[in-house]
Amino acid sequence: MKKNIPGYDQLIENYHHLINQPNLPREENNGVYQRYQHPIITAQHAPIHWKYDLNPATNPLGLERIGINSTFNPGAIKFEGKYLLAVRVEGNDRKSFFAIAESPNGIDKFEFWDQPIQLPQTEEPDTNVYDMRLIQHEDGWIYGIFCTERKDPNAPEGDTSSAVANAGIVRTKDLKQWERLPDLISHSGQQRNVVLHPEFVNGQYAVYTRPQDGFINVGSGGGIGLGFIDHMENPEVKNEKIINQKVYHTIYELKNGLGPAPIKTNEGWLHLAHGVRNTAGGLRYTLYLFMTSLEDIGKVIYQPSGYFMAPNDEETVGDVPNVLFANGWIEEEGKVFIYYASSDTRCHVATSSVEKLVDFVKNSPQKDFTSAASVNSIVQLVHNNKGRY
Ligand code: M1P
Repeated sequence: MKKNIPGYDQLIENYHHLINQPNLPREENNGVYQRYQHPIITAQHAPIHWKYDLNPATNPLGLERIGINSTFNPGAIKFEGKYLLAVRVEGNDRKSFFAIAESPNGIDKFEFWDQPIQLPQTEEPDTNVYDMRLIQHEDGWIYGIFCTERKDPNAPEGDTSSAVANAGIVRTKDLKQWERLPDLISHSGQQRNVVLHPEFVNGQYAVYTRPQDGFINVGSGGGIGLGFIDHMENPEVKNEKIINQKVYHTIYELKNGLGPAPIKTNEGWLHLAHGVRNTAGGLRYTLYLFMTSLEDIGKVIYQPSGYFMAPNDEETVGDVPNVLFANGWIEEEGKVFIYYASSDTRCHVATSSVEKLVDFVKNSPQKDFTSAASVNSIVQLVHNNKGRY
């Protein structure tokens, strides 16, 4: 009989208990979306064989060799009947990488594939990679657009934290074999939160960008940009312009970045994004929705002033507190699975429908940036509700 390392049976039992735990809807519900009781993927979901040397001859004490710190910010796609997430997995060594987790129903039973993705490198290796958006493009490829980070070559001596962020690009047909393309070529500082539009626009690829002056410093840039690329093999962004700006004293005052690729609806392209504001307690990331025109994808036609989702009590806690971040959602016959992460630590799902989300973006008070306008919206609603309460 094969000999196991000490503690192996308990490890396996705990793992299977976690993977098979049902995930039921929470009681609270605002009508717009439904949260669920448990996070869908946590660091504990990492397979045991990623962490332990299972050979008792070389690991007689049964010690964990490789620690997994967190699992967050997943890209998402429905592929061959399965709900697949390209999860940002971060090890105890602070390095992030991508691994595919699969579920039969999109809500629970998420399990990682046998091993993480071995991302092909360019001539200039990535120091760190994160936040992959998975996009099924009409050209037939599935693209993975992610952030690649490297040390800033212009950082003064002794500065060991300045970095340069850009968009790395891979593509695949099966999420197993990945082809690396050149990194994005853009002419406006650093890029994070780059997303490929799923359809051609006048024969070109369209990309949403988030230019910044520096790695942390947003500077005068920031906001969601739109630009165009002729060939993905030479991904140079042309005609980049900001289509959705940061605005003083709003939920996207400090940073404004797109989440996943937009969902096409009869009324327009539905977008999920994150807005960041500063507070005495640090940055606060919330998710918000907006819609762009089907005829002109650079034209915002609806944008509620309020957030769509903000961190709840448990979600505010983690490695980077008070953060909700989403870069993946799946639309299926009108149902929408929203995959989001809390506080850079764990992944969750919320469900809604295209019908509800379109209603939300169209009929919530639209952006208007004063307290008086916010009060007017309430007073108008009270007036309309007279005789109903
Ligand atoms: O820590 C919060 C988020 O910070 C960055 O996102 P952004 O550039 O939009 O501020 C990313 O590191 C992201 O992964 C992280 O969740």
